[in-house]
Amino acid sequence: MPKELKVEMSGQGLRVAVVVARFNEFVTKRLLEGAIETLTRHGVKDDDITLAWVPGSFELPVVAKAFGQSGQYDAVICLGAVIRGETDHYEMVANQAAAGISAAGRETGIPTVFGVLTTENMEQAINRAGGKSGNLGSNAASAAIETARLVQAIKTA
Ligand code: INI
Repeated sequence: MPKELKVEMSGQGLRVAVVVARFNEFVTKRLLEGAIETLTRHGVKDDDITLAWVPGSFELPVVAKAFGQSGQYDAVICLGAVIRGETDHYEMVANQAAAGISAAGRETGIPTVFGVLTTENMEQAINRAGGKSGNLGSNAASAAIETARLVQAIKTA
């Protein structure tokens, strides 16, 4: 039988940084609410959560990397909302945010999760930020807990 790593979805004792973009704040504050609620429900203490706002999703990676490099956190959650609108700015911001957040996680070794909505319009964004299609912030928080526990389990195996 292969040895399978199984982790508990407990956030107890985990230190989590949350980086959230102010651009489209109407949406991102709802992502933040979902993330905090899920972290708390899984046992992450308020004192163990550090929050930082950045201007837009493009700035998420550099701050996520700084948190990861600090050695103070078990996971970093990045939250943003990139809404297509009418310019090609959308593609650049969305692609750079995704690539940068992914690179921050690989470079620091600290789970750095992607809670950035990329939608065609505001209605779709609201639906995925606590509306009828769930809350991506909440999903990101669950992913952060699971991945942090997995990394811990590998290190102590
Ligand atoms: N930032 C977002 O988070 N979402 C967007 O939809 C967006 N659009 O469409 O422009 C956006 N732009 C700002 C960008 O993230 C940077 O803050 C800015 O370019 C300064 O570097």
